[in-house]
Amino acid sequence: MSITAPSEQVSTDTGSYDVVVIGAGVSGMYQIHRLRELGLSFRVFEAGSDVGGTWYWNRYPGARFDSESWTYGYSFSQDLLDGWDWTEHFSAQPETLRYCNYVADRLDLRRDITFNSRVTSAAYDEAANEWETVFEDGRRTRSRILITAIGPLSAPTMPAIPGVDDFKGEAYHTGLWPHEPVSFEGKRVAVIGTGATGVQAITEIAKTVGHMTVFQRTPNWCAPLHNSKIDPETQAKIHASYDEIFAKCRDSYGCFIHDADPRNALDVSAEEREAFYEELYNSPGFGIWMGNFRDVLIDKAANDTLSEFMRRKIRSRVQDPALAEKLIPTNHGFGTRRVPLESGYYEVFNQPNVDLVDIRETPIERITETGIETTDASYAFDMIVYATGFDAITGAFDRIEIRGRGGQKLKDKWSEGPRTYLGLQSAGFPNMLTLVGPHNAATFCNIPRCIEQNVDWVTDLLRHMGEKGLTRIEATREAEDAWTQHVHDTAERMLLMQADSWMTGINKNVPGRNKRTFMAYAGGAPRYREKCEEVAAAGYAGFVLE
Ligand code: NA7
Repeated sequence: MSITAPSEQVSTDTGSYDVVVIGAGVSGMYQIHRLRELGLSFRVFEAGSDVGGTWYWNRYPGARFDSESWTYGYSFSQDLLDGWDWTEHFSAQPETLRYCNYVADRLDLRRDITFNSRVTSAAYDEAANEWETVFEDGRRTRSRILITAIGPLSAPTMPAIPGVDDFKGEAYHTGLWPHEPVSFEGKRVAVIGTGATGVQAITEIAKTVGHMTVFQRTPNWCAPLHNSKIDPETQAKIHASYDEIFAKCRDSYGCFIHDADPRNALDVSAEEREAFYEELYNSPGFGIWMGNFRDVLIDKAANDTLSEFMRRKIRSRVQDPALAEKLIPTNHGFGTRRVPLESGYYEVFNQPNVDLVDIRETPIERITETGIETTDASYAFDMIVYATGFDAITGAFDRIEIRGRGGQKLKDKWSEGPRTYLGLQSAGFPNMLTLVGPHNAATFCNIPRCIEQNVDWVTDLLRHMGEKGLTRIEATREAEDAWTQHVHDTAERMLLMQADSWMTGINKNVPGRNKRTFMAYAGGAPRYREKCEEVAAAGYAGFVLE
């Protein structure tokens, strides 16, 4: 399979390649490394001015891992592992971006990337069996294979509130945070949104802000992160045990070092349960979500015991009892939405210069030139921070006009929810492979662990195609139907399917995102990996290869 000159020969203008990759975040970067082995011509196009994806864009104050840093880095290269020391157990964004740059430098990745290239459309040319990809500035490029590495949470959404463009003060979306420092000192700052991002940003902004008003629509169940510096002795231990760390991640449901406890919550005594919850609450990271009793995310009665424990914790940390009640979720149980990990979030509301506006009680009516008006009051601000999240998982695809066979638009095909085979391809879109796509285990994972699996699988597929002289791969409708059904069946048993969240496809800021569907894959990473391996071993069963 070779349709072109080597990638170095074409830099930024129109060119043709065997493979085009969209995105130079954590998945695109690793894909470069693996593509180099295949001897194919390829080019990576990235909207940003440098590598890092999520860590390039999300520079908001307080942005930080919820994964243990030492489980997050790439595992494929001993050299990369040896040459990097994480300074904290849960690294902050600047360090993570430095890590991405370290990898890009060490592997000399940038020579295969064209930056400042936002893709606006990609169309499959059936006669030529090629994809034509078009950029914002009119450049276009052709390739036999198109790999999307565009990230699951990369299309930020502003709130659908009248007047959102009218505000004359400083306004920032957390996912498009400026590269220059932003000061909160002496300023009246509004924050809209209390998801994982809002919780981190609010906690950090509170340290220096003049006055902050938090506009909360739905409170989330937040648990302590318990971050700390890595001391030299621990650093040495981490370096000596990467094999075990990654093996443990590999075997666990979400590729974390935390995996479900084999006991059911209601099979143990109330005292034992309480002691276990207390232990998890006082331990770092996602243990309380991913390492809890095996049934707390499945069985409502089990989940109730944990929610009750968390309720008591919130009440014990927030001094004003009425305010504590506002911060307690009432419409979903613990862990049924993405759990924000926090470092003093609840205590922020004990500060005299912080207010909470519960917008379920007093909805925002409009944003004005000077601030925010609710049904109850008019607030003046110097700055509004939008921590209002993303058009998750399919949003980044929808921003690109993707047309497959017969001119079918991917956006139309997925209008009732995504339909995929293995979260890696959609029928009718031959030769387009979607790293961390919808229905892919990587969307519900300690993501680099699953990214490595995705990229390895795609690389093996391309090698197989090259060896066999195959130039076209397309998932069958039957395989897609069966996988999509399996995705929904595995999600159905989870309580999270009942909650409104980006995982269940609900986003009130985006027209049409009101149909409950499962966007991720809840069968667990080991099961997903097994299925991908089976498919490959059976000669890519469920795909038509020509
Ligand atoms: P999320 O988790 O989608 O949170 C967005 C927050 O913004 C959430 O509290 C929303 O309330 C709130 N929101 C969104 N639109 C509005 C409007 N129109 N008015 C008021 N409040 C609004 O995004 P994050 O960035 O926090 O996290 C995304 C993922 O990134 C996270 O899971 C991590 O994996 C990394 P709602 O809950 O919808 O009522």
